[in-house]
Amino acid sequence: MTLTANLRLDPDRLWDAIMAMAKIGPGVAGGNNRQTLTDADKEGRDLFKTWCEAAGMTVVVDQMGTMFARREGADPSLPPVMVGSHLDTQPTGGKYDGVLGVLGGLEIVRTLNDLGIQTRHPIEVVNWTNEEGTRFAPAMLASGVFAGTHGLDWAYDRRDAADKSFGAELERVGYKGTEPVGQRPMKAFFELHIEQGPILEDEGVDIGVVTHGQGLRWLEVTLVGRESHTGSTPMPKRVNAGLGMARITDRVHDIALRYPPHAVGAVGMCNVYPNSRNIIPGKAVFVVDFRHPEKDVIDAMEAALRVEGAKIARELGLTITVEEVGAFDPVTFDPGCVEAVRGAASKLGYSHKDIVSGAGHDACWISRVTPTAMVMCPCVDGLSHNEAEEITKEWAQAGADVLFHAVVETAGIVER
Ligand code: HGY
Ligand code: MN
Ligand code: MN
Repeated sequence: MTLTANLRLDPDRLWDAIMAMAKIGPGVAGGNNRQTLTDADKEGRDLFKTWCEAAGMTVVVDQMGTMFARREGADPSLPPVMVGSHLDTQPTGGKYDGVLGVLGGLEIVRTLNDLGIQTRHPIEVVNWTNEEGTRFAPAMLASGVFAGTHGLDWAYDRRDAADKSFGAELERVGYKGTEPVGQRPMKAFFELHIEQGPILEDEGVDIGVVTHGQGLRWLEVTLVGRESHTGSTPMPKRVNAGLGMARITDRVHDIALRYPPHAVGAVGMCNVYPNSRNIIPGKAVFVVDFRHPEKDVIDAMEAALRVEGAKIARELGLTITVEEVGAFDPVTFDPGCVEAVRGAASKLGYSHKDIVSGAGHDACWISRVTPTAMVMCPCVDGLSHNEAEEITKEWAQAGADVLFHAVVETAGIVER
């Protein structure tokens, strides 16, 4: 038995849930600042847990704080089909990045309850901890531990700008679960996410069938020079770490432009010390973000940064260190799960196209341990990681409907 095309989610209930979540950890310009393991994140987690329990699900939390809300299937011995994303946001994040995927999963369960449909495999809705990696690097931290990429103790020891540890903050907000990470069986994982880029909207396409995800490399550069007076130090005598950061930041842009059309590169996080108006910075610490669908291009960009950054440092009398603080290789999603997404979009009559994800997602790590695919919907002007991030209710509905059919087809339906 399969879901007939007329069976759709309730778009208003989904939208209302997204707007209710958006009220938690509001930003200053209409978006959200619900960074991982803050009080606002805890509040959002508590609300999600309340909703899941009201929908008859049981919620388990693992040692990384990831939440698994389970709806039983006809055969509890079968591995669950998991569906989800993340509820944490950037400091100036939008209302939909991550949230659409978690609450889209909840809406699937609410709809199955309304329709009285029982699936063969259980379904679990997942909220992965610290997808954004903005407070604690790297990004996709909990899904990375789940996939066996990072150790638990290493993850617990990640520090934020106030030198608070991930482990201590997880304990403080009451979400340090007891379930070992990564041992939970899975049949498949699906993630619905806004595109965070302009392709779908520009081409007037409702659904992105995500076949691949590009790789990412975060390189933390530390330059050390000499603090001195900005007024009385002659120009030839300056050892200016801030100048080195500016020149290398410009070079990062140039390096990415050497590999068109897909390569991207930027510096998003940068700090100079002591950051005083009238002291030449003696130290600069900044993070380079390189991305590309092919690993060898990412390797080439990193190599160019190391060589050209060392040359700039030498010219300015600075010392330089470059440390990898985040990375994952390009991902090919499971063809069977990708076809479940493509087939659902066709069945439901939504326009769709294959797409490579420009952003990183928990699905990128989870694809290492179970068959995985993603569904994308457009976002206005392709804008994300910006409080002005916006989608239409119709786009949310299209994405969630496709997710619904892909997940339920994979979980199987029990004849009544
Ligand atoms: O960085 C990323 O691509 C994701 O938004 N964390
Ligand atoms: Mn996201
Ligand atoms: Mn994000």
